[in-house]
Amino acid sequence: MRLSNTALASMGAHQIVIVPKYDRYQLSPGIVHLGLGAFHRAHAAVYTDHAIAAGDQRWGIVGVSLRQADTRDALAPQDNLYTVVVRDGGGERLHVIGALIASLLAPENPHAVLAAMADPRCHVVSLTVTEKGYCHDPATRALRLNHPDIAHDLTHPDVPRSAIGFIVRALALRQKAGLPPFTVLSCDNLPSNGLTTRGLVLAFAAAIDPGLAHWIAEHGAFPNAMVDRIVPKTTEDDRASVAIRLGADDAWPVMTEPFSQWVIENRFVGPRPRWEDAGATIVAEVEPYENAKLRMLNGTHSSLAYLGSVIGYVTVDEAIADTRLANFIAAMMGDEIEPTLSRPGLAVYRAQLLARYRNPALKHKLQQIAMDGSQKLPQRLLGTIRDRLLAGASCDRLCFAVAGWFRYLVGKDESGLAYPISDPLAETLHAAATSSLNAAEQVVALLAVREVFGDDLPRNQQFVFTLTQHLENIGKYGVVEAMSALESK
Ligand code: CS2
Repeated sequence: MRLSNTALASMGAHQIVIVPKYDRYQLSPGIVHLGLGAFHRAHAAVYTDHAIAAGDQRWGIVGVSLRQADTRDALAPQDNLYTVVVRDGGGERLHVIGALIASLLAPENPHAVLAAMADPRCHVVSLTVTEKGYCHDPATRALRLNHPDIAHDLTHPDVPRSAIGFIVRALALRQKAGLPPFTVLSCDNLPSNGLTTRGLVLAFAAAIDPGLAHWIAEHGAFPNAMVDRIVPKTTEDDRASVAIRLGADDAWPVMTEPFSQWVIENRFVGPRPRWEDAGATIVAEVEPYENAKLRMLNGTHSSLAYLGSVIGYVTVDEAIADTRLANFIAAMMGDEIEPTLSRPGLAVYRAQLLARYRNPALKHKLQQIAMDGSQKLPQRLLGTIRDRLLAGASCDRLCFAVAGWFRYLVGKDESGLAYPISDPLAETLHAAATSSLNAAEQVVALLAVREVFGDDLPRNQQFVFTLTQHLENIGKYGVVEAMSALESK
């Protein structure tokens, strides 16, 4: 039996599975979500499901995949129902989510997507399109007008491909119809994600219609938000075990941890679900939370991903079980990252993060985190390094992590096992990482990638020197030895 509205009826009796108790046919399409990946389905959609279950039927989600058909193909035949599986060492909990009322594939029918976004009942357009989905330059956060999707959308604004193109076109339709704009809610791991999205939307709009740009600037809302939940990629084993627990086949369940956090800036143009009743925090200023999360969690996640993969580890819990790596990561947070942050309670946050990494049930692959380093490193590690350099403080471990990325880009771990590098700049980065056997030359070649490092870091002698030394030591002694030498300094 396949998961579906009809199948749900028989599952209600199941004590171990939580199922929607509300009438899904009564939901109206209040949210359009761009980027219908596992993260959204295990994060914001769960908070929204809660708001609906509490009685507010305005918040059905129309999910949109901007590129691939796989999610839509999995979910549409099961009435857009799917299971969230919350796992840790103590067991697992299953929750069938009913908030998703449609799943669309944008390239197949961009007009249907635009119609949903321009619908007067839609008040929020949220996004999880990953860092590269913003089509911007990660170092400067400027819109890349020569990005193929942006270039396409600027010349064909009524059949967009990019998230930014869809948002601008839909806002234009609303302006024309005399409707208020929707709130644009970015849920990606970008610094000041709302403000950044606003800048990109305005830059795009200004290029096609300055009047529209003015209207958006005046009436639109782009709250910043910090999002946090670890969501590893679903595997075939996960599907099989969910089918047994659920008593029905779910083509795309999503796996996650018990922890979940969403801090949202209180800046909306119209109504929004009461996400706070499901545990979200609504605040006047998100930045302190956002910086702490990007630098502490994502910064150490990426560090573990590169250093761990080069050593030969496969998952986060495996890597963090190596006490040398765990001590390194803890010291990096305590000594180098936390002094750059203003949020209180950082020591507790640090301990919480290490405990989350140890979750034995997630099997979160280091290679999943390692992807798209060029889009991630600026906000995860390089901003912290800049702050430390400016303060004249040590950033030895942070630089070691960047050296770990450089070593990772060679494409082979220390036992010689090859892996693919998944990154929009993969070719350039791999070529630079393998351009010479000399660490100093490799560093120069990699720092020449200005979209990642900007103009300042390649000119900073302390940074270049430290990075070169670490890369040389990693090459000579291996990650573990080079790291131990650093700790005993
Ligand atoms: C991870 C994040 O894949 C990655 O790059 O660092 O997806 C991380 O799991 C989430 O941001 C946790 O909230």
